Amino acid sequence: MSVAIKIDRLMARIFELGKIGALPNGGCKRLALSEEDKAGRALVTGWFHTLGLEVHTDVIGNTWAIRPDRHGSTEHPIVMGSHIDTVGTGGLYDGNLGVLGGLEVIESLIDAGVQTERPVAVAFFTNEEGARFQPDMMGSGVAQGELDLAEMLATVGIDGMSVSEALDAIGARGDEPVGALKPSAYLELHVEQGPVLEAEGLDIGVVTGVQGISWSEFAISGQSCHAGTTPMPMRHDAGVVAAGIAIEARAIAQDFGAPQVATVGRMHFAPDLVNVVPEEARLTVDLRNTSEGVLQKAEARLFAKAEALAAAEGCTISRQSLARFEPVAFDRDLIESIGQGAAELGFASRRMPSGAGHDAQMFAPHCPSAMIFVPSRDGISHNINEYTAPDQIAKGVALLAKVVLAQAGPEQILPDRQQPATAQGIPS
Ligand code: HGY
Ligand code: MN
Ligand code: MN
Repeated sequence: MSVAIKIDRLMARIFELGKIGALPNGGCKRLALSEEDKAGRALVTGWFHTLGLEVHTDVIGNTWAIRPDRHGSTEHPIVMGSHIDTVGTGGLYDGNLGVLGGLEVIESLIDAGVQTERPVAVAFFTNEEGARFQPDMMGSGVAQGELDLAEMLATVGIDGMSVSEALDAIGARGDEPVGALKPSAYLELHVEQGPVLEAEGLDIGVVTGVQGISWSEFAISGQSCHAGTTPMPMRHDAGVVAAGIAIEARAIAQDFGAPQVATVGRMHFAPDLVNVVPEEARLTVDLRNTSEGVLQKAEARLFAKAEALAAAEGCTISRQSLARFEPVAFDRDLIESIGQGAAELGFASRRMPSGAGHDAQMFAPHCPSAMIFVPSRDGISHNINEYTAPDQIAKGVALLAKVVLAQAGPEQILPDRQQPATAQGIPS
């Protein structure tokens, strides 16, 4: 049994949501708990209400909408989730596809008059990206007890506002408690955000798990002085230490080889003037690896080098952890079901780990969880040119629908939508 998804309806919603926070040259910027996020939440929640779903919001703004099962229960739904916040150079698909694809599956069930044995839900989680407030996967991490609510509410973002203040500024704080959403299974459709599926000409990524993530912010203090008059041996140049840490991060990725990756995404000097030796420097380092042991080795090497560079320059240095998640494996049976479903639908697929973090990794320790990837053109994401073609999206959503039905079945067609039964029973 499968339901016919309407790709045009889904693409229209993706483009509609993409207008909120639209950037001049394409893409969108909808940072977590911003005015743009407020507008995005209103649009998507409006679609939830229009379908008559039971909508809930919790104390950190996570929002989910449940379609009761054929017995009227909304307990322990099969949840299709992701996020609608974006990075500053966001595309239209990262996160949004998982939420709007889940909504499309539910609307297709309604269209077909299919009642399920278990309730089905669609959800978006607060601040998956971690761009404005660290860590990432904040909302889903709190919802699943992986992150402490009070600590997260007190977290101050890169613009100086706390999560709690930002929640109230856009009226996103709900009354459902932490842990109110208890899925019986969690599924997330997402763009791959890398080059593999496109390079191998595949339709579907059957995601086996998510690699470990380590985000650090280093603060280095030196001494400002005149760029022209101060002899080199006298300097305590915080900027040079920061630059050395960035070079070391790249060297670690090169020496360790794939899948080790390292990124310096933010770096600031003070007083940030052409003729003043930097007194202060701050930078972030994002390290990731599928192996927890190797990730720890990468951290140890980076942290030791940072201390040595600071000591050699006569600077002080401190490090704050902004995010630290161990690698997560997804549910074997769900992975099997996704691979099997892809084959039955005639989609070419492969198993692969996720390089990016996702809300699914917060659910994995608590309920059967897995992800479906669709290809990313040129393998890019967190870039305004992020793109996945509608026919590729349609395959991902059709597979999501098939796997959800397998989890939420056995299904029954409502009497008023009975189709002419074939000799063997209800037509597939
Ligand atoms: O950083 C990540 O992997 C995700 O986009 N939050
Ligand atoms: Mn994402
Ligand atoms: Mn992202």
